[in-house]
Amino acid sequence: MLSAVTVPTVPHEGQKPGTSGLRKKVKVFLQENYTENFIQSIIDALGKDVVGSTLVVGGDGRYLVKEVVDLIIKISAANGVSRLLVGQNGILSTPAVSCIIRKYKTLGGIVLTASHNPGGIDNDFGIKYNCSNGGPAPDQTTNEIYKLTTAIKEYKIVPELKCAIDKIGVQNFTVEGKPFVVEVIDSVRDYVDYMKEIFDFPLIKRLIQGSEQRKPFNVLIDSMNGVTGPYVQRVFVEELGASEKNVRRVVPLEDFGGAHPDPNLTYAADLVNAVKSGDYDFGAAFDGDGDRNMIIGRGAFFVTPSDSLAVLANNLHHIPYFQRTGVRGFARSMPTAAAVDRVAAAKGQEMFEVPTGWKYFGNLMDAGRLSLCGEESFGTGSDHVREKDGLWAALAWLSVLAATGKSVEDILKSHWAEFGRNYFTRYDYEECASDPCNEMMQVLEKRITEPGFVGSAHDSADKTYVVKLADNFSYMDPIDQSVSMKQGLRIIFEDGSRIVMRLSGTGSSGATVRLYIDSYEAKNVVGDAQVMLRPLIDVALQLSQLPQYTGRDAPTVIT
Ligand code: G16
Repeated sequence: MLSAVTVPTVPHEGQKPGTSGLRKKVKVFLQENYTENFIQSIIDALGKDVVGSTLVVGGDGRYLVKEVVDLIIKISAANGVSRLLVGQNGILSTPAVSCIIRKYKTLGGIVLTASHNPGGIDNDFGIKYNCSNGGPAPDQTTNEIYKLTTAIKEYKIVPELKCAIDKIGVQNFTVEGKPFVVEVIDSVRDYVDYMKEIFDFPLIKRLIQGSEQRKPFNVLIDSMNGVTGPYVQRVFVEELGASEKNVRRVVPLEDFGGAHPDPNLTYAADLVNAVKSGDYDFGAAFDGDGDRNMIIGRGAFFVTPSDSLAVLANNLHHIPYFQRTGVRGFARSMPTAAAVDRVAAAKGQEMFEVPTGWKYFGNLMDAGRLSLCGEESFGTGSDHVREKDGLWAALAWLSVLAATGKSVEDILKSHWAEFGRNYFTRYDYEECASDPCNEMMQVLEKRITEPGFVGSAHDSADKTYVVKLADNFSYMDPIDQSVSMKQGLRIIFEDGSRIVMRLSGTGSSGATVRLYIDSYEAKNVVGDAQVMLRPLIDVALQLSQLPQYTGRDAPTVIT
C-alpha cells in the first residue's frame, strides 16, 4: 500500500492564469514547488468533487510534459482522485483532451501546453484546467485557482508511486487503503473515431486520391513537430490515403525542432514556400497543441482565419455532423473581422461577439445556441468539442472543397462576390517592456473615452474616418450573466471600420501588443489587405503613439 505525505510550501507570485492557462518559462516552472503548488491549487479549486473523480491528463509533447504528468499522477493520488486517463507518453492534443473528457464524462482534465509558444528548456511551458464540458475553465474557476496559489501552505503527494506512461494499459494502485487507477490510453484513437463520425471520410479520401473524373487533390499538412503529428499520420496517411509526401514534421519534438509552432505566414513560412513552389492544391499547419490552424490554397493563397470562419459558416451543410444536428448560431471573438456576421445575417442565425478566449464560447455551446465559432488568432471550431480544433478545421475545409469541386481561391472569391470582404490584419509587437505598454493602453483608453472623441474625424491618405463608438470592450455572458470587463480597446468608425488594441494574455514574459484592423468593402474585394488597410493602420499608430511607447517602428509578426 502507498502512503500520501503532506509537504509544507510557500506561495509563488504570479500564478494567475492568462487567456488560456498559466504560461511561463520552463525555468519558472522548475523552481522549488512552483508546479506542485499550481497543481494542488487546481485540485483544491475543484472542492469535494475531486474525491472519487476521474481526470484526463495530457499535453503537447513539449519539454517538461512527462515530468509534470508524473507529478499530476502523484498529487492526484494523494488528493483522492480515483482514476486518471493519461495519453501515452503524455501526448494528447488540446481538442483530443476535450473530446475525451466529454466522451468518458470525466470531472475535467489537465492540459500541459504553452500552445503556439516555443518549447525546450529555455522556452515555455503551461498548465490549464478544462471542466466537465471539455472546455477551458471559466474566469470564476481560474480566479479561484489563482486565489488559492496566493495562500497555499502545503500540498499532498504520493512520492513512492511509480507509473510508466509509455505503454497503453491499466495500472492499479492502492493509496491509503483506497484503489487508484491510471489508464494509459492511445493518444489518437478516441479523437480519430470521432472525426470519422463528423466527416465523410470516403468523400475526402476520393478527393485526395483522385478518381476517374478528377485528378488527385494534392495536400501538404504540416504538424510543425507539435502534438498533431500522430493524429495527422493516422488521419491523412492511414485513413485518407495520402502519402508520406503529403505530410511534414509529424514527429512531436520537445523543442518542436527549434520551430515556433504557430501556424501563420511568419512562423509557418516553410509550409508557405513549399506550397508556393510545389504542385499543391491545399496546405494546412497546426500549432504545438493542435488547436490552431492555418489554411492556404494553390500558390499559397492565404485564407485569413476570419474569412475561414465565414466560408465554413456558409458551407456547413456539406458536413454530415451538421446535417444531423442542424446549425444553431455563430460566434467570433471581438477582434475577429466581422465577415461571419454577414453570413449569420443572410442565414438568419444568431450571432455572438465574445472577448478573446475560447472559454467564452463554452456556455453558448452548452446552451445549444452556438454551432460554429472562430477567432482571428487562427482558431476555428464547432460544438463537437469545447476547444478550437486545428485538424477539424482542415477536414472541414476539405469537405467543402470535395463537395463544391472548387479551389480554395475560387471559394474565397465567390464568397467575397456574394458578401463583400472584410479586409483584416493584425500587427503583433512581441516581448515589449511591460510598463510603457500598460501606460500606452491607459492613455489611449482615457483619450478615446473622453467627451468629444466620438464624432471626431481622423484623416489619413485620401480617407477620413469619423468615430462612431469607442470603449474598452466588456461582455455579459447571455447564459450565466457573468460580466468580463476591459477586454480590449476598440474604436469603431462610421463606415464600420474598426481599430482594436489589446495586450496579449498568452505571452510568457514582457508584453505583446496586438493591433487589429478590420475594414469592409462591398465591391472592391480583390485588393491587397496591407495596401487597403494602410490608412487605418496609420490612424491607429498615430492615435496610440505605439512607436513612441514601444520603441518599435515595425511589428514582429503581421497576420
Ligand atoms: C488562446 C486562446 C484563444 C486566444 C489566443 C490568443 O489560444 O484560447 O482564445 O485567441 O490565446 O490570446 P492572446 O491574444 O491573449 O494572446 P491558444 O492557442 O494560445 O491556447
